[in-house]
Amino acid sequence: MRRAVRLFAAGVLAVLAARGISAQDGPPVGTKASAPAAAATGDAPHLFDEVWRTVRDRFFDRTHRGKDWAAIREAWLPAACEAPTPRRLRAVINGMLGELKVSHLSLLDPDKLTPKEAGEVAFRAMLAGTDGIMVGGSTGVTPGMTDATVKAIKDRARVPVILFPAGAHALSRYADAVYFMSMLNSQDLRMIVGEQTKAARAIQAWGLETIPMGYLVVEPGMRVGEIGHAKPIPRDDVEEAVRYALTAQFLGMQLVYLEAGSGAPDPVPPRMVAAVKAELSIPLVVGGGIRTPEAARELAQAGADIVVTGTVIEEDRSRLQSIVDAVKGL
Ligand code: 1GP
Repeated sequence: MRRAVRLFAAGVLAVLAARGISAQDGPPVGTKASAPAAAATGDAPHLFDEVWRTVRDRFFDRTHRGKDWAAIREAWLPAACEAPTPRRLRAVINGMLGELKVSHLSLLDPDKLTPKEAGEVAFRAMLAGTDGIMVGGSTGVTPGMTDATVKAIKDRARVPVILFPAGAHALSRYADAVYFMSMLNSQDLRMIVGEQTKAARAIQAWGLETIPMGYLVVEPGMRVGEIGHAKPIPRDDVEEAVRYALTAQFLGMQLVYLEAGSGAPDPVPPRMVAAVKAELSIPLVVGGGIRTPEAARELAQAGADIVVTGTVIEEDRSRLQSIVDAVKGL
């Protein structure tokens, strides 16, 4: 856990990118199911190149996020050739993909899954290539449930576990990090700074890594908008979203999160994501209502640095692989 925590301190995206290659004590995030077989037969360089070419030819951002994709191949190829195990090869490939800095996180709600189920789902999500698990839910979550869920996830899946708390009651010392989040467009001071103040001493005592985040609820906002007393950003008011996002950045937050609400009929409009991304210099997270690979791809293309899905994992676990692949441009 301490390794993940130290890595988080270097910046969320850097961590997500670097975690695969630095994970020497467990299975890293998978990329393609064929990786183990290929490495086991000495085919590692070919598999590596297949993934590299797929990204070269099909990644939605033709500039490869402004990176020199050929140089990235040169940098990672020796490690792929020397990878002693399939697991290590997957780590190398994942490290290369991480250079593009588009990540997927899975949200698990302790109120909707038993700890055992959460562990299972996290394990499958890890195999599908998710970069981390967020734990949180708008209602019904207690400290005991959060502890049990986090522990079960950490037992099954070696990916960072980040708390996504609805309040000070939804924390666990066993997580790797916590979003120290403020719902900036809430009308309730409790959601802006009150719950945070309640939680500060416990977080300090546990030494939990904090990731300061500006949390912005966009229409329809769903349950989190209601319980957070948000004044949701209208879906067509792109300028309002930009103003809030810049406010988060100027306040020193490390992330901006545009949230349409869990189970929203439609995600945050890609147009809004693109406009916010164009003005922001900190990473942008987008979640709520993302159910299809097409929607996930559109948001990543629009500029989301991290795409979050929750409900779809509970409802249709088989779809996660295609969503993760879409986010990563595969
Ligand atoms: C996290 O609220 C989302 O931001 C999760 O939304 O459950 O609709 O994927 P879904």
